[in-house]
Amino acid sequence: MTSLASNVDRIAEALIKGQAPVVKALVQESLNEGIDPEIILNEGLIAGMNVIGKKFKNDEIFLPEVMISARAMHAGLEVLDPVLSNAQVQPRGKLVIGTVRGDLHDIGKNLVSMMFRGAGFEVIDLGIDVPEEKFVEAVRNHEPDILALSALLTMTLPMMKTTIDALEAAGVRNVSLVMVGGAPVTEKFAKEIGADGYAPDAASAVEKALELMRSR
Ligand code: B1M
Repeated sequence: MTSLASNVDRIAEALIKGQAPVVKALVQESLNEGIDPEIILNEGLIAGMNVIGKKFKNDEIFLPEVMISARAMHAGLEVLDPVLSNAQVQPRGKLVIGTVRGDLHDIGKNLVSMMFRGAGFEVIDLGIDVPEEKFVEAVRNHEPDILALSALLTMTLPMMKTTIDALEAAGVRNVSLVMVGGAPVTEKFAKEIGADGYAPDAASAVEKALELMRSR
């Protein structure tokens, strides 16, 4: 039990220090030791990134440090990806996902993608800084069950509404269920902009998507 806690703590510490190769090695080591991938993710990688977020907010660290820690997070997630997205079930839906225009944050979006792949969804990831026209085109071409929009900045939240309006204007609003998420997004905001669903994290995004698809 002590070794489990210390291994996961070491992942968080290495992420905070921005040591990508160390994070990568520790995540692999932890998996080899049989530590639950969700514990590695939540108590190691995400816990470390939360510390970075707080330090950044308090001006204790600056953008370059955040970028270096984000790189370490990506290195850890790369190792976790095949485990988290190892689908145990038959394909049960299609997801198009992207971070909205003006927003470059992709760690949360990537996690949401992994969880959907793990739940047996085909996932089309449009990346970051996705303009509304590109979301419209993807809905037209792929007709996904779910269109997921991610935003991490208060400043880019309005792009979610812009995207929903663009879907309306293009006559494809009802092709897919639109879900929104990301740290500044709330259930109330999702309702206000006319989204079909909101989820606070990657795991509940899958649950919410399945619930919405069932009741469609
Ligand atoms: Co940025 N950044 N950042 N940043 N950054 C935040 C978001 C911030 C809260 C930091 C702070 O002040 N404490 C702040 C935003 C404040 C605000 O607007 N409310 C901020 C800022 C200000 C900025 C810049 C403006 C800084 C600057 O330039 N002065 C700049 C903006 C650039 C841009 O986007 N145009 C910027 C840049 C960056 C980096 C590039 C350095 C880097 C991103 C690297 C990358 O993503 N590749 C970065 C990082 C790493 C962060 C923090 C530290 C960590 C974000 C993260 O990855 N969290 C962040 C502080 C924080 O969040 N504590 C911060 C871990 C991730 C697993 O969580 O992304 O929340 P999260 O995803 C969760 C849920 O939100 C949810 O599920 C995920 C998994 O559970 N979810 C969804 C996400 N998308 C979903 C979609 C769904 C459902 C659920 O669809 C259905």
